[in-house]
Parts: sequence; structure tokens; C-alpha cells
Amino acid sequence: MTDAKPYRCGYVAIVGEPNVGKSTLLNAVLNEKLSIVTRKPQTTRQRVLGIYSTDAAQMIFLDTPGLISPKYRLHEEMLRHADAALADADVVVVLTDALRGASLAPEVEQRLASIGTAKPLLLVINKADAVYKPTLLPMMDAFIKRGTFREVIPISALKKVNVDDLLRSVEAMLPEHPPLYPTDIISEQPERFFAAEFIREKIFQQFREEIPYSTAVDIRDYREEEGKKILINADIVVERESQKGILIGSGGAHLKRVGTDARRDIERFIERPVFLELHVKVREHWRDDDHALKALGYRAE
Ligand SMILES: Nc1nc2c(ncn2[C@@H]2O[C@H](COP(=O)(O)OP(=O)(O)OP(=O)(O)O)[C@@H](O)[C@H]2O)c(=O)[nH]1
Ligand SMILES: [Mg+2]
Repeated sequence: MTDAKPYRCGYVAIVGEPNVGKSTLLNAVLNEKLSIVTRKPQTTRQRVLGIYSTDAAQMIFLDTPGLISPKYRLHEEMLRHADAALADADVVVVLTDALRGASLAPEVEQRLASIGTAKPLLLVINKADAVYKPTLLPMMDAFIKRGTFREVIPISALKKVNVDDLLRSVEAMLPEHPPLYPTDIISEQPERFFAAEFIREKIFQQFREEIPYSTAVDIRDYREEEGKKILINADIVVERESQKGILIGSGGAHLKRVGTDARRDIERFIERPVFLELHVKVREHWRDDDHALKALGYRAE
């Protein structure tokens, strides 16, 4: 008889600047598109939980909004989501972009200072595929020299390179604990959350400048129709009349494209046919309006 290894389980926060690939990493770990990814910064606005279970461990990953200096109340809530994830974390993955070199943004440094030595910190250099390889070693050295990180690991979340190494390191840092979630689920957020996120992702991908940032998605109705289709009725909330016009497009062409692309993603995710109905509503200054932020689900506990 062999000694069974103790089971390990805990929360793993993925934090860092906007656009470094936090959501891409979560999806790479889970092999599923759980958190939306776009080329624009400040895509993620809430904590997204993804559960990765093996025979030996359960790692509960928390994808978080990028750390920024807040300009709107919305940003303050986004930061509260990130800080709540840090508070819950047993292990903290600080993700950085190899293209940035060996420095970290002041907003990230500030969090590291407040965590101090209270939690194991892993520094993960993402987008290693995008830099000239010989630049990685000195970058890693500079981070190691700081003495604050248990490990420094270069990865490519996009190409799934070294993600397994990262998982091994994370596992070793988790406390001994039985699984906190059933081992056959990967998320606990409701399907309507993912539906709203997929719609928002299309808006981030298809519109420029202020539009994505001025937009929120509110699922008004989510129900099973007779004959098995899921009926989803969503409001796309913008801040100004002019933005509404752009989102709808001439003859409704823009909105139709958002709807078609989002529906495809939602159907793939929930593995059911969907009827998606979209409306555009104007809610002035919703990003600074506490009631609106609460109604749209952005208020962190
Ligand atoms: N070359 C390269 N690009 C990557 C990699 N990981 C992510 N990206 C790209 O970086 C961009 C941002 O990725 P996200 O995963 O949305 O980044 P994020 O950190 O979650 O961003 P926020 O949610 O805005 O904070 C996308 O265009 C990704 O495809 C990587 O390993 N290599
Ligand atoms: Mg993200």
C-alpha cells in the first residue's frame, strides 16, 4: 500500500494590470472560454471563478479586473472585486506582460506592498511567445532578486506553454484541504452571467473608442421556451443617445451582428439553442450611478 498524497484545495487569485492576459490564463487552465477576452484593456469587470480539479487538488481560480487608478465609480467596484479576490486567496498569481519588461505598474506594486509576506506570491510573465527569448532570463532574474516571489515562471497563456508548470507550482503552495466544490463543475456563476458577458465581449470586439466602456448588459429575462429553446432578453445599456444610434447601426445592422455572434457563443457554452433578443437603452452616467451599478450587478460585496 502506498501513502496517499494529501488532497490540496484553495483559492488562487490572478491579478495584474489590465490586458496582461489574466482571463486568457483562466480559460487556458480550464480549457473552456469562461472569461471574456478582448484586445482592449479593462475588459473584465467582475471576479470570475473557475474551478480546476484533479485527483490530487482543487484550485479555485479567481480572474479579476485589471488594477488601475479609478476614474468612475464602476472602476472602484472593479477594484473592490480584485481586492476581495486577493483577500480570499490562498495563493496569488501576479500576472505581467513580458513586453513590459521587469517592472510592475504602481497599482500592482501597491497591492503587493499591502499583501507583504502574508500569502505565497507567484510572479508569472505572460506573453513569453511575443518577446525575443534571450530577454526572458534577465527579466526573470530581476523579479527573483526582489525576494518577494516564491517562484517566477514565464508562460504563454495564449499558446498554452508552461501552463502545466504553473499549475504544479500552484498546487504545491495550496493548503491541505478537501475540495470545497464538487469536482465535476468548473464554475458556479449562473448561466445568465455568462450570457451577459458574451454579449459584452462582442461589443468590445466590434466597437471602438468610448462605446465598449460606456456599455453594460442587463439580462431582463432568461427562460426556457416550449420546445427547448432558451429565451434570453437583454438590454444593452449605453450612456448617450448618440451611442445608441451607433450600436444599432443603419437598419439595425450593427446590433444584429452583435446578436448573431453572441448567440453563437452562448449556444456553444450552454449547449442549447438560444433565442436572443437585444434592446439598447440609454442610462446617463450609469458608470457613476450607485443604483445602476447595483442593478447591473457590478457592486462588489
Ligand atoms: N501574444 C500573446 N497574447 C496574449 C497572451 N495572453 C493573452 N494575450 C492577448 O492579450 C489580450 C488581453 O487578454 P485578456 O485575457 O483579455 O487580458 P486581461 O488581463 O484579462 O485583461 P483585462 O480583463 O482587461 O484586465 C488579448 O488580445 C489576448 O489574446 C499570450 O500568452 N501571448
Ligand atoms: Mg480579463
